[in-house]
Amino acid sequence: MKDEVMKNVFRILGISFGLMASIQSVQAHVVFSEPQAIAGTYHKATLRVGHGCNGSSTTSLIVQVPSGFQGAKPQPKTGWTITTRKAKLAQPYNSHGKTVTDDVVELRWTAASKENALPDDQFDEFAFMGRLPDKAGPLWVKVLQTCETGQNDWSDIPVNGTSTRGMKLPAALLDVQPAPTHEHHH
Ligand SMILES: [Cu+2]
Repeated sequence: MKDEVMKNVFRILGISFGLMASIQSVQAHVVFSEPQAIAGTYHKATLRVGHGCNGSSTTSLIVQVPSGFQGAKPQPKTGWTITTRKAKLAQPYNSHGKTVTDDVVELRWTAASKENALPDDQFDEFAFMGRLPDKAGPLWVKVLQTCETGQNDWSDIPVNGTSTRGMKLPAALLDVQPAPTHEHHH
């Protein structure tokens, strides 16, 4: 009887430690502040940078726009300059009656000066918008964080599923949910 009680106590402790670990991994790193989005919608994706590189201030962020994310547009940010890179698409798409063959594949924010760099003991957000794919599923966004000293290449993607638990440098996950089906009755 006593053994059973102890077993349960250890089980509950194990669960709560596991939960704490997963909450922690959500809070730190470079993650989306709103990790869920709806398929086929125009979405503002906000990357939250929780720390620098081993104590060093963040000076730039390079975001790889995942394929299927259409017409990516970065939000301007005071103290940071923005550059974007376009490339030919493997699969052109239609937008506002036009075929799009080239699209933004990379977004880059660079601190305009040393004073604008993001200190390790502060956090900040970098946002971009665009149209999400019609198909639901995880979108992994690779981010290269460069600091005054060193860099973090947030590009690890789990082989199976979407849990990034225990990964050192996971890519940011945008969980694209199916659009709610609604019927029109006229
Ligand atoms: Cu972290």
